[in-house]
Amino acid sequence: MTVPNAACKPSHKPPRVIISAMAAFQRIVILTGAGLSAESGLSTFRDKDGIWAKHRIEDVATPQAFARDPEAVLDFYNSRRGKARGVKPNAAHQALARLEAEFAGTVLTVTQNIDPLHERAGTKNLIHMHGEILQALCAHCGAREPWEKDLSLDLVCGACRQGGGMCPDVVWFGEMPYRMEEIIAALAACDLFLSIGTSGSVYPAASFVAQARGAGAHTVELNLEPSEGISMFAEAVHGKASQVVPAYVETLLNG
Ligand code: BJW
Repeated sequence: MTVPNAACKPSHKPPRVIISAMAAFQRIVILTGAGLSAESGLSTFRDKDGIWAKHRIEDVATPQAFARDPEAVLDFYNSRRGKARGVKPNAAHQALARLEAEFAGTVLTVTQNIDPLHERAGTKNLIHMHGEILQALCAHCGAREPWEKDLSLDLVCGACRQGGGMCPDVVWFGEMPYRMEEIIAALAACDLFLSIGTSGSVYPAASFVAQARGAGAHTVELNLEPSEGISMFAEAVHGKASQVVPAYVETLLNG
C-alpha cells in the first residue's frame, strides 16, 4: 500500500499526486538492504530468524573478532559466500536495473548488501558501501582480488606475499564504509531518495534519509514493514520487495 507518511508531512494530498510528481525527478539515489535479497534466499540480519539471531555481532562482524578468532570469522563468511555464489536476482533487483537503464536522469544505487545480486541483475552505477563477499582483502597490504572459494589462514596474498591476512572484503562495525565521499555528494544532489529493504538501524546508512531530506529530496521507503527511520520519509510503501519495487519503478517510468 502506498501512503504519504503522516509523521513527516501533512497527508492532505492523495498518494497518486506524490507519485505523478516523479516525472520531474532527475537524480535518484537508492539505498538497499538485506530485505531486497530475502526473496532470493539470503537471510536478513534483524528479522526473527535473521543472521544476528544465530551469531553474535561481537564474534563475527568486528575487526576485534577477526583478530581474536580469525577462523570463526572466516567460517562465518565462507558459509555466506557459499550461499551467495549461486543466488539469482529477484524481481526487485531486476526492476532497479531497469530503472537505471530506462530513467532519463541519473540513478545511483548504494547497497549495504555484500551479495552480487544488483550486478547480476544488470545494475552498473553501484556502490557496495559494506563491501563484497565475492572479493578478498589482504589485511597486510590492502590488495583486493575476486574470490569465490573459501578463505583460510594459510593463504598468501598475491600482491605482498604475506600469509594469514586474507579476509573477506566486508565492512565491520567500527570500520568506515566505502566510498562515503561519493555517497554524500550524491545525497546532497539528489531529488529522489528511495530506501528499500533495510531496517534503518545501522549508521551511517540510516542517516542518508536525513541528508537527502536536507537537500530537498522526496524520500520514499519501500520495505516489508515500517523501518526505525520511518518518521523521516515523506512516503512509504510496505510489502514484499518483489511486489512493491517493480510496481513503484513502473509508476516512476510510465506514470
Ligand atoms: C523485507 C523483506 C522483503 C525482509 N521485502 N523488505 C551508536 C549510535 C549511532 C551509531 C553507532 C553507535 N554505536 C556504533 C555506531 C556505528 C555503527 C552502528 O550503526 N551501530 C548500530 C548497531 C547502532 N556503525 C558502524 O560501525 C559503521 N561504521 C561507521 O559508523 O564508521 C564511522 C563513520 C563515521 C562517520 C561517517 C561514516 C562512518 C559500519 C557498519 C558496518 C555494518 N556491517 C554489517 C555486517 C558486515 C557485512 C555483512 O556481514 O554482511 O552490514 S551489519 C549488517 O547490518 C550488515 C548490513 O549491511 C547492515 C544493515 O542491515 P539491513 O540491510 O538493514 O538488514 P536488516 O536485517 O537490519 O533489515 C532488513 C529489513 O528488510 C527489515 O526491515 C525487514 O522488515 C525487511 N524485509 N524481508 C522487503 N521480502
